[in-house]
Parts: sequence; C-alpha cells; structure tokens
Amino acid sequence: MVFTEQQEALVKESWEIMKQNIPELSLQFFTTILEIAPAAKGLFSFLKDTDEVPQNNPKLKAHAVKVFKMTCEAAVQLREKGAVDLPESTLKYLGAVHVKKGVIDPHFEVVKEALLRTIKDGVGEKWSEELCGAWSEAYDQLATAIKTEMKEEA
Ligand code: HEM
Ligand code: ISQ
Repeated sequence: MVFTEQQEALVKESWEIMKQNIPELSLQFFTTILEIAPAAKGLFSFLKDTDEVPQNNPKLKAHAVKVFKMTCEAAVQLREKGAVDLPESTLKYLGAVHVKKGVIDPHFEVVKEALLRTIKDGVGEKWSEELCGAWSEAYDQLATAIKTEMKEEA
C-alpha cells in the first residue's frame, strides 16, 4: 500500500499538536498501556518499583516521546521511500533492547492501541478515520521492522 503525502501530513500535524503537551501525553500513554496490560509494568525500569505511573519522571517522558517521534519519522520514510528505513545500527540496538527486556510480539499490539488512544485524546476534534489509519500504518511498519530484527537477535 502506498503511503500518501496526505497521510504524512496528518501524522506530522497531529504530532505538532501533541508535542505541546508532553507531560500529559506521556502520562496517558503509560497509563493506557498498563490499563490494557498491567503486567507490562515490570518491563520498564522506571515503573517497576512504583504503584502509580510517576507524574514527572524525565526518563518516562523521554521514552514516551521516542515512540511517537519514531512513528512520525517512519511516516516520513514511508512517503519518501515506500518503506521504513532505519540505520542498521539503530535497528540492531532496538532489536537487542527489546529482546533483553523480554518484549514479545503481542506487546506491540498493546502499545499500538495505547498510542492510538493517546492520539485520539490529544488531538480532540481533529481525530478522524484517516488520521487513525495513517498512524496505524506507520506504527505497524515500524513495529514489523523491530520485530524482524528481534527474531534475528534471538
Ligand atoms: C526501550 C522504541 C515497542 C518496551 C526502547 C527504546 C526505544 C524504543 C527507542 C530505547 C530507549 C533508550 O534506551 O533510550 C520503541 C518503538 C516501539 C517499541 C519505536 C514500537 C514501534 C515496544 C513494546 C514494548 C517496549 C511493544 C513492550 C511493552 C520497551 C522497554 C524498553 C524499551 C521495556 C526499556 C526501557 C527501560 O529503560 O526500562 N523502546 N519501542 N517497546 N522498550 Fe520499546
Ligand atoms: C516502548 N518502548 C519504549 C518506550 C515506550 C514508552 C511508552 C510506551 C511504549 C514504549
């Protein structure tokens, strides 16, 4: 499937909006992940020993932002090149980190669902089927690249 300029624009525009509220965005992202999959808490070093998702943990914020940013970048690559195109070293690192932390394939669906719900709340009335589809496609392709690398790694 071709990733269109319009899809790229939808992803970029919505990320520009969400970027203005990183503290809330990151808190909601993690809270939603734990709502869907409480056991995922044990995977993240900065959540392991706390009862609630910490409100102002810089590490937590940085991590949440990375996932959004990388998905946004994946959208740009999909439109430009028709495929997610990460440097080999980045891909290797991502594969290794996730294998080491015990991440498994079904976790990717959990993170996807949480990502989409967080975007939906973040963009309010700008939410649409097209927006949802564009983020989904970019995330799926990025997730596939990471999952493939994780299998090489294992
Ligand atoms: C670490 C991105 C999916 C769990 C990381 C890091 C990045 C990243 C960039 C390294 C952070 C750093 O060292 O600074 C992504 C992207 C994903 C994805 C782009 C999907 C497209 C997942 C999934 C899970 C997961 C599905 C499982 C719920 C983790 C954990 C770490 C990690 C536990 C280590 C965090 C820690 O320091 O404790 N991820 N990830 N990731 N990721 Fe992911
Ligand atoms: C996956 N990998 C790294 C960081 C993350 C932050 C929030 C949700 C999922 C993540």
